[in-house]
Amino acid sequence: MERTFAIIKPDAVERRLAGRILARIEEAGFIVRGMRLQHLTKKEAEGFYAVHRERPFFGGLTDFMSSGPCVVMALEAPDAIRKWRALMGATDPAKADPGTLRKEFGSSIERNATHGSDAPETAAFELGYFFRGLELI
Ligand code: 3AN
Repeated sequence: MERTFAIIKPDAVERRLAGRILARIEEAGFIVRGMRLQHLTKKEAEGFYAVHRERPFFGGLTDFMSSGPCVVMALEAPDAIRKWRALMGATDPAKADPGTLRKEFGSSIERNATHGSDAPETAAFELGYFFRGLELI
């Protein structure tokens, strides 16, 4: 079993898509080990995306991620990191495969509905950034 960190981003929560996305997560076989609604501050979003701080989109991305509540989750499954990224699809919804969450629910490369860790090291950092051990079931 492996754990990964996932976010239903503010665009999807605002459009009331969180329930449909969560249904897709459960249908795909993930077990939800931690979950809550969280409105990030700008500083918290900057800390989360610190690896991207030199990128031109950093300011816009962290403004967006702190613009409203999101759903943060710890997901468990065999091969969870790769499997969750496959369910999300490509970063840019326009390039994502049919049937993926970003294709179906994303509206731009920034407002792309979901986030997922990209490697075991980032999953460990991101899970630890949002959840204390006690909160993971
Ligand atoms: P992913 O989330 O698919 O791993 P990354 O790590 O390349 O993608 O990018 C992190 C986040 O930054 C993405 N989820 C996306 O919302 C945002 N992002 C990436 N590239 C751009 C861009 N060119 N313009 C605006 N936002 C971007």
